[in-house]
Amino acid sequence: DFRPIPTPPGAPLVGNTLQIPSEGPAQYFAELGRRYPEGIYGLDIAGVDQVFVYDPDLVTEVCDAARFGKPIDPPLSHVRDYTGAGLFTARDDEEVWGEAHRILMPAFGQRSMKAYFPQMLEVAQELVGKWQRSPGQPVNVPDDMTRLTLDTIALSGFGYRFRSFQRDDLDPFLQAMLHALTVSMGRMTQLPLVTRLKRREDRSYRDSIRQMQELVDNVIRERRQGIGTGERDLLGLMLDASDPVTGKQLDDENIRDQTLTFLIAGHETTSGLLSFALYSLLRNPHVLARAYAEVDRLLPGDTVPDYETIMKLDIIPRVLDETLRLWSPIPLIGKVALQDTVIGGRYRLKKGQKTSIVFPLLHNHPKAWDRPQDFDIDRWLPENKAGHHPHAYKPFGDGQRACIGRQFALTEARLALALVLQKFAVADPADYQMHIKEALTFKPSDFHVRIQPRREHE
Ligand code: MNH
Repeated sequence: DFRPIPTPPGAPLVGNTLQIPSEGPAQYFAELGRRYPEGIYGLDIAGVDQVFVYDPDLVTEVCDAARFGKPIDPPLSHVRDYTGAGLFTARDDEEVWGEAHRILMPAFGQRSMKAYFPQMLEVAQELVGKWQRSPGQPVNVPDDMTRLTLDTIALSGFGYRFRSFQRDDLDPFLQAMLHALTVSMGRMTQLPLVTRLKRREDRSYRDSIRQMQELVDNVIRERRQGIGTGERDLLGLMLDASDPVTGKQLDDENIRDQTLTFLIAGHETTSGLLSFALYSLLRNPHVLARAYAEVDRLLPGDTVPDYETIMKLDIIPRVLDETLRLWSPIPLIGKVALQDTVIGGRYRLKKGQKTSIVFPLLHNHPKAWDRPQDFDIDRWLPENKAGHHPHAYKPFGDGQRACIGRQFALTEARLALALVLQKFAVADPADYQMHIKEALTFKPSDFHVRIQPRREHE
């Protein structure tokens, strides 16, 4: 017997649109879950009926690739204004998605991580250098993690140096990106008529996009002019390699879209992960102590980490796994029903139904997780992992459209965290209260820590 999908009452014409706070839509979606223990609810947003799921068994069905694909709806259809048919915003049926995916896959294997390691280390050491120059001072964690991750993807993927640690403000690229992302998000809950009326907002939106594209054109031009040609990094592959299946190469416009995609997708989430990880360690001193002990054992004194040692870490990667469960930087992903279907044996979904998976709810669901609120890194011991619900943890998305940069992010984050703990005693005298700032991703807003060198320095 079929049941209606529970839905909070809406207003005439606008449905639930006005109930959704524009500065934190995903946090609102997560809060609503408490009202609907069924693990599913619906909302009418700007005239479109949307479904939100978080019961692990319903999510299992929504992750069935035979029944659901990835939709490019708001906000991603707006992000397409600047990332075009790049991997993240390409439609499932766009041929260029498969071509780019096949061309770029080799750049994300374990062997490539080893090749990027010197660049990752160079940027991580710049972070350390900056923090060593401000002992006892508060440092802005999300801002410095953003410098780290942006510089790392640009240097390892494109041979381009932002030199973010040499400036006090954030790079103008980041300001343009943040503005563009904010507008794209805002348009999700705007009726199209309202969007059309906001002419001035649209003009500054287009300016931000132009600014990002100019930077990307610069990155590509530097390479084409022979600075570092022949590299097997992301840009090198895009310029030289052809798709093994179709034999085609990526065209200039797509290379630009992919480059901008990687500059955005390649840093925004990882900086959130590192910020939330440091927050979680400060909140769980016994785990922090285990992480220090691990670093002191594998990287004693001022040992410079190498790739092999970073791969031997055990506590730090489990800190990252658990951080991604409790503080997933991407709060939800969208799916779309490919045909009329029924989930949970009782909820009818029409072909084309947009269905989002809400990570903060899924990752805390009592059906899948014991003491879901506890930061417990031992959940990620191999023997415990084996018993997890297979679809209750999706920080990197799902299926063929899952994150291509997962190993990159985890390698970079392991290294950065290990180096920070090797060098610094970290404290939070202001007793930071978590406040999430939402763009396309979640980050702790205004999170400062106090750092002291653990040893006297060279
Ligand atoms: Mn990443 C897709 C999470 C780091 C490049 N990424 C996704 C998706 C999630 C995700 C979730 C699926 C989105 C969707 O279904 O709409 N990504 C993360 C997280 C981190 C991360 C939590 C860090 C932590 N991502 C990175 C890094 C890169 C990257 C680093 C690049 C170097 N991600 C991508 C790309 C896609 C993606 C590209 C789109 C893949 C595709 O659809 O083919």
